Amino acid sequence: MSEQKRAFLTGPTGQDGSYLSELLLDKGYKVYGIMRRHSVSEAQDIRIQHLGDEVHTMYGDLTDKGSLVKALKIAQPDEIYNLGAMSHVRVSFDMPEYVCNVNALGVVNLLEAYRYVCPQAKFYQASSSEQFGLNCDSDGMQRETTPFAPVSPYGCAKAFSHYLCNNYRHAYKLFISCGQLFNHESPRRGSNFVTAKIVKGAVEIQQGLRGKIELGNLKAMRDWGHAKDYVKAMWMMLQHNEPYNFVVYTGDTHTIEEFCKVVFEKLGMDYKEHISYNSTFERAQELPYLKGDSSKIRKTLGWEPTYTFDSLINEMIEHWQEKIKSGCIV
Ligand code: NAP
Ligand code: F7E
Repeated sequence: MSEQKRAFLTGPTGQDGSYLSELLLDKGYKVYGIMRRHSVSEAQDIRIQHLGDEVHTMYGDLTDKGSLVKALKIAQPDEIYNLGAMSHVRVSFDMPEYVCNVNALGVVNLLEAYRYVCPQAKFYQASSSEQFGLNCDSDGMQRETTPFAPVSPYGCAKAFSHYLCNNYRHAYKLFISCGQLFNHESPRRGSNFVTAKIVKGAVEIQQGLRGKIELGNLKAMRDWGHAKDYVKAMWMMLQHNEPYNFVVYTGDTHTIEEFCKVVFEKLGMDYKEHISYNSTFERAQELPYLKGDSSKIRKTLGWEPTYTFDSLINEMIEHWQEKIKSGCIV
C-alpha cells in the first residue's frame, strides 16, 4: 500500500482552505495547516470546525518565518498550498503596508522555509486575476502570458509573489505552480465580498430584517466560479508532472447589477427598490473588467467547472436562508 500523502496549507480557515482541506481529506491525505490566533477562540476556525481534529492546526503567520519553518518541519509535506492572504481588494487600499507584508513578503518567508526544510515538496501559490489589472491581450482576454498592470495594493503584492514563485521555480528547480484564479464564491464567502453581501442582504430584506443594501460600483464585471471547483483546480495543478502557471475562469461574465437582479428575482423582489449607492464601497482605483482564457488548464489538466452562475447563486441563497432562520449569521 502506498504511504499516506501529507499536505500543508496556509489559510486553512479561509473559504478556499476549508474546501481544499475537505477535498484532501477525502483523498486520504494527512492535512496540516497554520492558523492565526483570534481573540474569540470560537471564531478562528469556524469554517473547519466540522472537520474536528482531522486538520492538524498549529499557530503561525506568514509574517513570522520561524513559525513557518517549525510548521513545515512538523508537517513534512508532499504538497504545500499557500492560500493565506489579506484577500480583500478594497481593504488593501486602507492598509497597503500590511497587505505587502503578508501577501508579498510573507511569500518570501514561506518560499525560503520551503527551500530549506522540504524542497522535494510541490508548492501551489494562490495568484489572482487581480494581477492583470487593466491589461488584456488584443482579443480582450487575459491568459497566462498576458503582462500584469495591477490597480490595487492587493494586486501589486500578488504580482510580486507570482514573479517570485516563477523565479524560485527556475532558479532552484522547485516544483511551484501558480493558479491565476478569477473570482470564486460559495456559501463560505466572507460577507464583505460583493456576492455574499448581496445574497445575505437580499435574504434579510425578504425576511423583513432590513430595507436596503448599500453598494459601490454596480457596473464592474466579474466571472464568479464556485470555490469547490477552484480548489479542485489547485489540487490538479500539483498532480501534473510539470510545474506551470494556469488561469482558472468559468467563461461567464456578469456585472454586479446583473448579479443583484438575478438574486432579487429568485427571492421574488425587484432589486431597484432595495439597492442604494454608497461611495464608501468604491475603491481608489477600480478594476472594471476581467475576462480570462482558461483553455490551458482545460486542455492540459482536463479541468471543467461543475457549478453554473445559477447553481452557485441558488446554493448561496439556501445557505443564507438557513443561517438567518437559525439566528446564526456567521
Ligand atoms: P479568505 O477567505 O480571506 O481566507 C484567507 C485565509 O488567509 C484565512 O484563513 C486567513 O486567516 C489567512 N490569513 C490571513 N492573513 C494571514 C497571515 N498573515 N498569515 C497566515 N494566514 C493568514 O480568502 P480565500 O477566498 O479563501 O482566498 C484564498 C487565497 O486565494 C488568498 O490568497 C486569496 O488572495 C487568493 N485568491 C482568492 C480569490 C477568490 O476569488 N476567492 C481569487 C484569486 C485569488 P483568518 O481566518 O485568521 O483571517
Ligand atoms: O468586488 C464591486 C467592487 O470585493 C467585486 C477577491 O477574492 O476576487 C476578489 O476581489 C466587485 C468590485 O471582489 C461593492 O468594486 C460594488 O468591482 O467581491 P469583491 P474583488 O475585488 O473582485 C479577486 C480575484 C481576488 O483575488 C480577491 O482576493 O464588486 N462592488 N459594491 C463591491 N465590492 C464589495 N466588496 N462591496 C461592495 O459593497
